Amino acid sequence: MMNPTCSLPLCLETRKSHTLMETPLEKALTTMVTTFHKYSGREGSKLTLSRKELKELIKKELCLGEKMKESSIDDLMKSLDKNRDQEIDFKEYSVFLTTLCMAYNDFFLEDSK
Ligand SMILES: [Ca+2]
Repeated sequence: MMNPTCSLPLCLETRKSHTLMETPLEKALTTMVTTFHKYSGREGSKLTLSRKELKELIKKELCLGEKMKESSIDDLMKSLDKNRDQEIDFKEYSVFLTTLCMAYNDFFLEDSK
């Protein structure tokens, strides 16, 4: 099967140079990426989220963050940090987003019953 992402750089370059509107899905993808970098660049490595950066991201960008206790953030950090380097890299972050995405889907399915 052809890798669907191999023509992506060209596609994104074309968008940029023609200032075409992003589709809603593309906007969502851009937001996922830029949100990561908005927080990952604050301290330590620019390419990973520290516990503090992850906490800030969750508190500011997700409604579930408001009610999260310190212990829940620790648990989440532990479950996301697959390689146990105490940092959340982009791959680990994308697993988190996938989990959220599936929860949203369940919510909408439940809603439409
Ligand atoms: Ca990690």
